[in-house]
Amino acid sequence: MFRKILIANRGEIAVRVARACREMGVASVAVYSEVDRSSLHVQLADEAYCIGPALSRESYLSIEKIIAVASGAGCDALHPGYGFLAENPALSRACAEAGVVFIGPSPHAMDLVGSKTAARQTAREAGVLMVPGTLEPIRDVLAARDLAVEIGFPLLLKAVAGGGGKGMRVIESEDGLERAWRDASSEALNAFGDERLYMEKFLTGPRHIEIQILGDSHGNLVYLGERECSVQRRHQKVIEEAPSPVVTPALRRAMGEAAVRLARAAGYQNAGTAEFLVDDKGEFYFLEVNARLQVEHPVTELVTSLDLVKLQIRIAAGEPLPFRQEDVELRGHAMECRIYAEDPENQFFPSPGKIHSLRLPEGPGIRNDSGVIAGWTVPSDYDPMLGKLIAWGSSREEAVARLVRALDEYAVSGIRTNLGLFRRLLRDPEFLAGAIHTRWLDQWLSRPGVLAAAERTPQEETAGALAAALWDAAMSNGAAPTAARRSESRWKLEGRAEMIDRQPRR
Ligand code: MV4
Repeated sequence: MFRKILIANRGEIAVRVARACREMGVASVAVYSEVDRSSLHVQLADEAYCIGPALSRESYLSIEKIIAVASGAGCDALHPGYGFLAENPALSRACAEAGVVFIGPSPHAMDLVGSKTAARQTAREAGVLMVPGTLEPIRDVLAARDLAVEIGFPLLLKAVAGGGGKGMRVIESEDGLERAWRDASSEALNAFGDERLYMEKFLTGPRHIEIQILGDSHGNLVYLGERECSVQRRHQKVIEEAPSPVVTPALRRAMGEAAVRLARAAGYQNAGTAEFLVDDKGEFYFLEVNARLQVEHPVTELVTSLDLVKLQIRIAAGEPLPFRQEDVELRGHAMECRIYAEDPENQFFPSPGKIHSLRLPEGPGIRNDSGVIAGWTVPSDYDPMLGKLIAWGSSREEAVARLVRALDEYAVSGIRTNLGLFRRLLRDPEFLAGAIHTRWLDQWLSRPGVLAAAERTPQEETAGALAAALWDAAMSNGAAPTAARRSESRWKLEGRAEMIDRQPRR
């Protein structure tokens, strides 16, 4: 086993990896930018090194600085988390040169799935069904026109180097092709430094369901069930759950076996995810492979009783998977909300700033993967996700009830969050029935009244902050906090009444 692991990330995922290291008796090394000096991931790691200014390019995206710390601190492995450099084969190669084990797939497998057209070719070799479309990058807009007529509208232009919806454009008819081509190529060039595009038939309103896979260095590959990720906004997932309300044991097995065939064809090791679209007939189509641990991995952990980060580390250290496919059992239901410092009432603009008070929910079936603490300032330089709130229950109904209960306990003051939105989303009859698809959240958000009522008013926020401050003061004095408690519960009741008053008419 490794002695010391460098965590090349920040926020809740850096915290998650540091915790796994601690449980395994492996030392952890954090890196941080100047604005993250007092952050939780720095506090929980055994050592921490500043690697530069807030600007990601000069800190969390600097392979040179990160490798220098790994070598200097005597790390024998590196965990990339997600985002930043996680799917950059250059980091994996730099690790190999520095004699540091990269905790993830080989650079070769990463290249193979990083190019979405190469991944489609691999999927075809593995006999995995895909959305009709091209297997090669398209040469130019003229070639695109011929292909478009062949495949039929509506179409989707996608970036070869893409993923996650960047550089993607829907084309409804031939008229829109030229413009979509220009927009998509320049967006792709901007985001990935690679303007190449390919094309797929556009499926309208499918579900987005992904399969977690794990492969060791001894040829063992398993699938760990699915995650339903259809509740998205602008290609950012908002709620994820496992299992999917629509996946039957037979479909799970078919999708799982397809994902494993694909991973085997790509020579894939460590944790990965195969994304699929599922239509209302239960037909599934391969989209892409994500070569990393994903944000939503906890829902899989809760229903499988596995620790994916510890397994990633064991696999990278050369250990065989300690179980086989037939040992994987799914138990109960898990659901995750991504809690963001953002303002749903103001076009979801990020809401960085100082967290005055923070009360995280606890209790039966609740897990918080959070990267923040009270008194800390959420920087404006990075993704404003504060953390994830995850609930487990013996049924979907119990998981939702626990999540709703926990959301009502969750209290943040000082910054705006999307908590109010979740409190309403998770009470929606359609959501409760599991009748969701990739366009569902956009439709829900455009219902009259939904956004206006989602957040507390500024007065309510002030009252909440005041209540929390009174509570802190009362508790630190050792006094009975009756006044604080009374004022806080009144604020809460008022907040709740307001929410009920403004339920949208359906
Ligand atoms: C699609 C699709 C429909 N048809 N491909 C979105 C992110 C990236 N992983 C792939 N994505 C999609 N690819 C075909 N051929 C639908 C999505 C998609 C989506 C599209 C528009 C609006 C919201 C969406 C949410 C999830 C997936």
